[in-house]
Amino acid sequence: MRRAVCPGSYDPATNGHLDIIERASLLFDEVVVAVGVNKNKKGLFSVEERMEMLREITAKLPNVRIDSWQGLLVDYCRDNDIAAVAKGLRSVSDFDYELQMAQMNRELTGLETLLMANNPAYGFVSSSLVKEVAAFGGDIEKLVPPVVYERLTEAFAKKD
Ligand code: COD
Repeated sequence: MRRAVCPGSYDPATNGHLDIIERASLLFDEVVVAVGVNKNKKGLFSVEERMEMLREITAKLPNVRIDSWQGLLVDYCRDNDIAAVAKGLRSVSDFDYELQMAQMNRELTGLETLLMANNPAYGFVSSSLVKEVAAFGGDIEKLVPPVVYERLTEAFAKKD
């Protein structure tokens, strides 16, 4: 089975993430969307909440499943028989960072990385910008899946 991982923080998932997940699901037999657990970085949403939203967003994609991992991505991929990482590229700065990680991962275990040109409609979209705009009451409805929009609206309403 040809299996790939789409790793990320997904705090929260955006339409840019979803575009890459959907496109990867057309190329591989199975795609694992894996939420990285970083104990030193407290997100807006817990890892469980992020996974719950991802499950809902990807429910229509039968060959996509959701998981989380801690530690090196190459170790997770080796333990789960995953041959490739599938990621999106938004900009030259993304490219510099992604290329470095791809080369390091290949050096460590031979893990391959597929970097996909992003959908320009979401080139400016990131989880952190979406949170910042939502926190100040800006309209992000077109940039995130409906469940994320709902959860972001709730999260910032509670903080007011
Ligand atoms: N359009 C297209 N793609 C997008 C968009 C968008 N608008 N937004 C995000 N993406 C894609 C990018 O490919 C991005 O890499 C990925 O989604 C995840 O994005 P985030 O913001 O959710 O996640 P990051 O960048 O915080 O996650 C970084 C990882 C956790 C994947 C990375 O740090 C990692 O692999 N860490 C594990 C530890 C490890 O192995 N370290 C050594 C690395 S060599």
